[in-house]
Parts: sequence; C-alpha cells; structure tokens
Amino acid sequence: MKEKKMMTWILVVFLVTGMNGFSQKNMGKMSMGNTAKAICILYPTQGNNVSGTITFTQTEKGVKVVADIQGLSKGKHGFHIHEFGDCSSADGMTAGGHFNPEGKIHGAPMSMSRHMGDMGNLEADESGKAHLEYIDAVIKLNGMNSIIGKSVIIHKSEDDLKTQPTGNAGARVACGVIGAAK
Ligand SMILES: [Cu+2]
Repeated sequence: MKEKKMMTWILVVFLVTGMNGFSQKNMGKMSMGNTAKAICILYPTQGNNVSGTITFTQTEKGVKVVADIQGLSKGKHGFHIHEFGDCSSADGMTAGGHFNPEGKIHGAPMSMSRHMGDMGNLEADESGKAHLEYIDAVIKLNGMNSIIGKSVIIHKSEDDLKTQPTGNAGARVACGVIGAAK
C-alpha cells in the first residue's frame, strides 16, 4: 500500500516537471515569434484629424501592407514605421526616428538602401482618403528586428525619398502602435 502511494507521488512529480519543460519550450518558441499578422490603428496627433488602419500580413513574397486612411489633405504624405511604440506626446515625436535596425540610408520602399520603416508615401484623394496595398520585402514580423511594438507615423508632407534621414516629410499628423493580430 505504501509502495503504491510512493509510486503515485513519483508519477505526479514526473508529470509536473515534464509539463513545465513543455511550456518552457513553447515560451521559447513564442519569444522567437511566429506572428503572421500585425495591425496598427492610427490616431490623430493634436490639431489633426487623420485616422485609419494598417495591416501587415506575412506572405511567401514578403509582408503585405494594406493601409486605409482618412482625414488627410489631398496629395502625398510620408508614411513610415518609427522606432518606438510610443504615441504619448501630442505631436507624435515620442515615436522617435524611422525604424532602422540595420543602419541603412533613407530611401524609397523599393530602393536598394532604405530604412526598414521606409514605406514611402500615401496619396490622398479629394475626399482625404488614401488606400495603399503593396508587398514589402524588407519588413519583418518576427525575430530580433520585428516591427511589433514599433509605431506607424503619417506625415503632413511628402517624403522626398532622399533627404537624410527623414525624407523631409514634416510634422506628424497621425500615430499608432503596431501590435500582433490573430
Ligand atoms: Cu516618419
């Protein structure tokens, strides 16, 4: 009888430690990242009315970026991922500079050299709406240089795609933090 109890206890301890190891293994996988989709909800900075949604979806060719924005002035507006997921200041400056984990030169999304955050420009129509869809070969949803937890900024002016390091796109009219989506 005593022996049976002992065996039961050994079994329980075995199971608990085994499950612990299992969950630690999965935690490791999670921190490496297996995000397939991310989302960013943009809110206007002080004195602006720009809002919208951007999704980032992993595909075989790269990350598909889909942006739907409203409240813009007609024309082109710089559109970047910035280095901090912090939209707390009224002017969006707490989001920091362009997300540039590999120390590259600022450029267009299809340039040989670009910041990971360089998504070029959005172009708004007469009604202030902009829609953009493209596949980005540089943006990463997983790993050390993941865009999760960074921010998206929309600028008042056009990114000239050459002025260093900002593209001379002017004030920040909207800011949102990028999060993992289901
Ligand atoms: Cu920017």
